[in-house]
Amino acid sequence: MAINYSEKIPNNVNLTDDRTLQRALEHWQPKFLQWWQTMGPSDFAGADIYLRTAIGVDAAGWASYGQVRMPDYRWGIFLADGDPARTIGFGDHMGEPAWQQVPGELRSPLRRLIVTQGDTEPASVEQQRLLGHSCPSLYDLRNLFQINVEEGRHLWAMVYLLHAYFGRDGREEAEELLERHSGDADKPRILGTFNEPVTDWLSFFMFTYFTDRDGKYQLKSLAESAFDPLARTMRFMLTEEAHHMFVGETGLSRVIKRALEVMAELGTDDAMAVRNAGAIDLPTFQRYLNFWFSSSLDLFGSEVSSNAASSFATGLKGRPDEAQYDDHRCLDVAFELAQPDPGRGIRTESIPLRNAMNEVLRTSYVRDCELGLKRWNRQLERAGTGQRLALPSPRFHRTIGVWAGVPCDPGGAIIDESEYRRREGEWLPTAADRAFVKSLMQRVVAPGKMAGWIGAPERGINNLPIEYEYVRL
Ligand code: BYC
Ligand code: FE
Ligand code: FE
Repeated sequence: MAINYSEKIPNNVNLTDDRTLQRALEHWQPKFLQWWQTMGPSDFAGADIYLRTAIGVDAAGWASYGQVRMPDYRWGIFLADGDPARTIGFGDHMGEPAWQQVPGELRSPLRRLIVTQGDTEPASVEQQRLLGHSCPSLYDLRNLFQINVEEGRHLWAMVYLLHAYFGRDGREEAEELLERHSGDADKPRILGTFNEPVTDWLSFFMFTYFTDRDGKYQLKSLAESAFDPLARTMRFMLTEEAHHMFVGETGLSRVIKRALEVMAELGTDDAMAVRNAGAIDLPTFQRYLNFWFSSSLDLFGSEVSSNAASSFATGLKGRPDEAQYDDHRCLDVAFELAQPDPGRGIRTESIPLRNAMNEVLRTSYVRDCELGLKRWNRQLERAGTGQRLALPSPRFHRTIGVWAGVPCDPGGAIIDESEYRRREGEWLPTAADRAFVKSLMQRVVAPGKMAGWIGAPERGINNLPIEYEYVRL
């Protein structure tokens, strides 16, 4: 279905047929724009940016490119096409028709899921708001802004659901999504990672690799939801998410490429030598990776969760690609969960599979994260260096779940608190690392030029050359 761009709020949900809903959303719209101006990308409101805007939700329609100023971006409401015959694919209501309305008894848990999802979208825009000032190239600057406007649109997607299906409560939640702010001492964002500062581009690429990938897994599991409008919203959001993770993966690969070039020029693997030459050494890269991976693991919630069990049972939230599993009810099935033993060993406990759904998601996520590591390690191998990168154990540096606060090394061994404190600086970014990375963040805006700490991308956007002026300042 084509999207109507002549309306105040572009949409493919027939907003004009529901005047009350349309008015309520038009009332929220200026508040969103106000938030964008104060909490969104700092400056650059007057720059022309080569952005992609959706003009339809089918394969052909969602990638239309043109020069746009960010405040003029047309944030809209787009659902993937529905299937009137769709049935519920898992849980206690398996096989029943998908819901077009919210069952009364599920209003509150469903609203909670939508609010939690919605909260992350503007949070990420807030986290990234200053990055434009230190962009390594116009190509990267454009990608940052593309991601920012799309995360803004994801907020719109959640606000639409809140307004359309949750009445007054939903409208209040929509207001609060603009009132909590990333890192705010009084009104922080809901989930931990979304309150972490993202003030340098190495963190930005780690965030888009690891944290946007949590988004992929959460969106995929909500795309299975029995509540059809949520499922359809998620399916369209996922098409946009792919680019965010592409930016992360290629960004990190370009950081490695540059480190390898410097190592080859200098004829040494030495971290200090690489730093002195203005590139990011692999040990620093690994420490940033350890931080963002472990923080993103926390986003899946506790290993043992009654919330997760009831979301699965009631049909609110399934597993990513639910169709790949044979058993969609998961009743009377046990999950073996390794957890820390008070005697400082590790014991395995059997828990009902439904209660372990957060861990099931987290495990698929870890496997997906490993693909990038494999590629980066091949890059290192081809360059002839012996250094390798690795994901730390999921037990390392956790703040949520059974491993929260248990001192573990990146290999997953439980160690003494004092040893952890002593060695933390080998494993997580130190103040000196952050200061060093920050010192590299000098803005480069000549078309086609790259900052000295990052390699050039392999190709430009939408078949344009890398030298294209992606942002006209
Ligand atoms: N930080 O039973 P538990 C994205 C809370 S990313 C702080 O363990 P549950 C994006 C939890 O809320 C995808 N608090 O967890 C990426 C609960 O609190 P209440 C975002 C945490 O409920 C990049 C309590 O602990 N989408 O889209 O099974 C850029 C006990 O919870 C954390 C979603 O998350 C944490 N890390 O599952 C832009 C999907 N973890 O309610 C965007 C929607 C847990 O008792 N959310 N808590 O006060 C959910 O599915 C679930 O709420 C969670 C947690 C997976 C987050
Ligand atoms: Fe998003
Ligand atoms: Fe994203």
